[in-house]
Amino acid sequence: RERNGNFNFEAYHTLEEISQAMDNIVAEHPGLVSKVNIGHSFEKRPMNVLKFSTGGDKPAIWLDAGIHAREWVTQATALWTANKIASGYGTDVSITSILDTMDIFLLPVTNPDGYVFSQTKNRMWRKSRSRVPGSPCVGVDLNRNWDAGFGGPGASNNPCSDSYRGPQATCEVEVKSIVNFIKSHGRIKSFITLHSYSQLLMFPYGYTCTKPDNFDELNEVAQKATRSLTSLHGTKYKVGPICSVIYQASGGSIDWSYDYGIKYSFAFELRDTGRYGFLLPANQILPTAEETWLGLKTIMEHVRDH
Ligand code: ING
Ligand code: ZN
Repeated sequence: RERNGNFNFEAYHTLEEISQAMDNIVAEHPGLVSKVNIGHSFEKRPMNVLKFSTGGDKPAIWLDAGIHAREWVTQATALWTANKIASGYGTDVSITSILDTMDIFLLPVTNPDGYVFSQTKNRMWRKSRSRVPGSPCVGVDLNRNWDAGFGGPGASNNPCSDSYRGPQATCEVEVKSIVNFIKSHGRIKSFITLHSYSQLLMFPYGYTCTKPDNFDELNEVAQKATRSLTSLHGTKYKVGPICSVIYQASGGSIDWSYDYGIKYSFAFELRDTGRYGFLLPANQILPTAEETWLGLKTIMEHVRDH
């Protein structure tokens, strides 16, 4: 069993347990890992980021998970990844060289209100838990609320829809908190977000079906990353721009980060391809996290060298 202190990485956990585990990782690696609060959710839960840094102000990689509440394998994978990175510095050659060159910021639960709701009330909840005056429906799709083609195709203006974009771009405090952090940091070189499910590694754009400037480079990196990912357990991934690989979708985070100037912007869709879907059994957390790490590492190495 894969454990850290008393934490079982092979089970799904409550928000409480996840924040406790984050505190434990910080306590076990005080010279390397710290907790950074970047804001609060609509229901005032803290949004805490783990910062991995060997000191100085280095360019950095952003990694988030759980922007959609029900995609539980993503929050679990993020936490396992945090522990992997923390324990790999000084022993794993690749992790060591990445952290000697760059900092990593990891947000395991981007949508804490939604996560708690999906754990306690409605397992299939996707959106935030914000309320708009005059509507009976709750929540905004946090991956349709970014200022990137906001209001365009592939997002809904109906507050009761699961892909409701919200009344304005960046009106959701969870999105705004990340945008403020990325802007104030100023040296984020790569923005990676974890979703599930479908086994895809995607890059911009979603709001338009035109190719990004560095399409060939992004495509090569993504192909290389998924070759590495697949090598572990044979899990097959498809690669390409959001628009061609799944569907046109406006207001997504990696389109915003890309247009903001973060040229290495990627979105993973983790396991599976639909057999269990969002209800991925807990015994697949570990193999999912392990294979995903190989993909993430390939991207991080490329960012380190470019
Ligand atoms: N898929 C993503 C969604 O928000 C996506 C796909 C990723 C769209 C990045 C746009 C940008 O619909 C899931 N499963 O949520
Ligand atoms: Zn998602």
